[in-house]
Amino acid sequence: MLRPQDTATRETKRLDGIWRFTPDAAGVGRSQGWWRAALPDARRMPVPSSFNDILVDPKLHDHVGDVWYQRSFFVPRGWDGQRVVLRFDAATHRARVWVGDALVAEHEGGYTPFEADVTSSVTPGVECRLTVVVNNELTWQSIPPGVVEVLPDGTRRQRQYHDFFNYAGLHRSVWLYATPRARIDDLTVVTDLDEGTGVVRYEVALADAGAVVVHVRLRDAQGTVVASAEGADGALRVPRPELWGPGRGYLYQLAVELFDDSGVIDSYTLPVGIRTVRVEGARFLINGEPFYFRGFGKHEDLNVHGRGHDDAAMVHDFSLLAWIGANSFRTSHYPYAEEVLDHADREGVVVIDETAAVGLNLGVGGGLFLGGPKTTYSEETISAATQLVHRQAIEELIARDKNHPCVVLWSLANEPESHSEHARAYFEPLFEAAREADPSRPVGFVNMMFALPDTCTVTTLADVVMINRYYGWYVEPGDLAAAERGLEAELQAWARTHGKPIIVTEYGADTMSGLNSTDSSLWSEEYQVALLETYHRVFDRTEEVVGEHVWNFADFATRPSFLRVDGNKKGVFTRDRRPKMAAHDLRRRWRDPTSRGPSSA
Ligand code: BDP
Repeated sequence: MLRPQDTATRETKRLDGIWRFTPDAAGVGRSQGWWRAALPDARRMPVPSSFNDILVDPKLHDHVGDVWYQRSFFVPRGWDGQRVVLRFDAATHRARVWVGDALVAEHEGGYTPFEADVTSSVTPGVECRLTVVVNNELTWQSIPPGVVEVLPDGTRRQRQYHDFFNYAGLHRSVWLYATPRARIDDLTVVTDLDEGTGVVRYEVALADAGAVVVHVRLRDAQGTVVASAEGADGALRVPRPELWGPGRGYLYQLAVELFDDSGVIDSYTLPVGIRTVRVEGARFLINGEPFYFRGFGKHEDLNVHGRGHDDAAMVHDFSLLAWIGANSFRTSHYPYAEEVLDHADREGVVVIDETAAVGLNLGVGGGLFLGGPKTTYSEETISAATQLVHRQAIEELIARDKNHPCVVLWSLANEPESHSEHARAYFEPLFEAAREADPSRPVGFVNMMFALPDTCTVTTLADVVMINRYYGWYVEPGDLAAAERGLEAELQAWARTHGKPIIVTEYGADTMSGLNSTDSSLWSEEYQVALLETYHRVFDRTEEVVGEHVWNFADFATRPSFLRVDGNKKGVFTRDRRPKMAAHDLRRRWRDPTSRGPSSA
């Protein structure tokens, strides 16, 4: 799905800003048709942001159900005769949209965009009402899953199986944009190297187009045309290309133009990074070179904003990644804003792109936090209906992000229950769907500690092993000697049994910034440093380990729990992005030119 863009034939207008907002505590808005008039008792709410932490209102913080957003807008008079589209970059976790009285869109899934052709519902130059109902409930049929409980007093409470706060709302930009009717509907680019020559395979999908001709031109970063072609699909060849790679965000621009007898009728420009990604034995290759992932699992999480996208905070996070010497991160545990991937493309930062399928594991959620006896895969819990939604989430993620050179690996889920035959049956079609949607990238999932090399039934479907391990924290807390032995034995078993590259996608310790101790006690900054150093010694002795992603980049908000002190404190940076002691230690390791993997500095 193409991101809105201003070109010679297209125009965009963002509808971000302060909207009217009414939480629907009684759940009556849909039956009362709130979209037909001004919202009752509306407050003011910024878009983009999570609604939870903006107003000082504990009820809103924990609200479960519908919230309503409304504003008015004008379609510019100059757009008369154009096709007018309304697009939401994200509405978490599902939404319905009305323009005036007309229902124009409906979408399930909180982290991928959706749009509606609203040409017939608007009149350029005439004010229009836009109403959106956003629902934040997690159920067995949503990704991520959860359960809404109704308490004796009628209050609704969200139970969830993942360890981050269930922020919701309009988290990303809302756009109005105009395109010609005969148009470029989608673009797919896959790059390759053929004995040193860059190959850019492209495919242009057209819509409402009659007799048109497609022209494509590839320009280098200086604007010089290096290849061109005619036709809706083909391959451009670039002799001696500048490659995209870790630490080197070199981008070409692919300009696509649609012509009819009258001249150019539509145009769109896509940034293209020429690079290859391949898994070979136990090595992960980018441009044929072994790549070693250094970085973090992150969250989209900020004070006040919640999960709302913010450009300033994003650029600052990337600056911290560069400062510390990270070359990569994982979009744990959901697709991030497209701005993040654009920025990663430009900065040469490598991304593992993950769906929102987190918490498909009642062994953890049930055992540690809920105490419920339910099994993970059943008619009542994670079922064929969940699988359908999961499949759609995978397809939408790939449709959105397929052209980003920064994305080198798809992660289909975080820590699902993966040690049963049910798991295999659940995941097999999902791996097939991902490979069909994108045959060019490796596919994997993130394994949790209950599924071991000989009991995990899903790893054989994956190209890489991604594992989260908490030796020295949840397992053998405080005993780093035991942690070192346990981790090493397990990594060797993975290497022996599967022979695939291993990325340790999570390891870390909760750490209170400012808590210091001479005996490295749990929660101290010293313990976090000692634990990370323990893991690094083991990684450096294990050839099959091709990546280390510390959990987490920064402290983040969670639901209340006796295991959490004002959120999860495994950040190497605090929530306001100040370095803990471990940040300096990691910086020494990751910026050391003799350390493993190519440098991003
Ligand atoms: C892992 C999860 C991650 C949690 C982390 C933790 O993948 O989402 O935040 O544990 O407990 O199991 O800190």
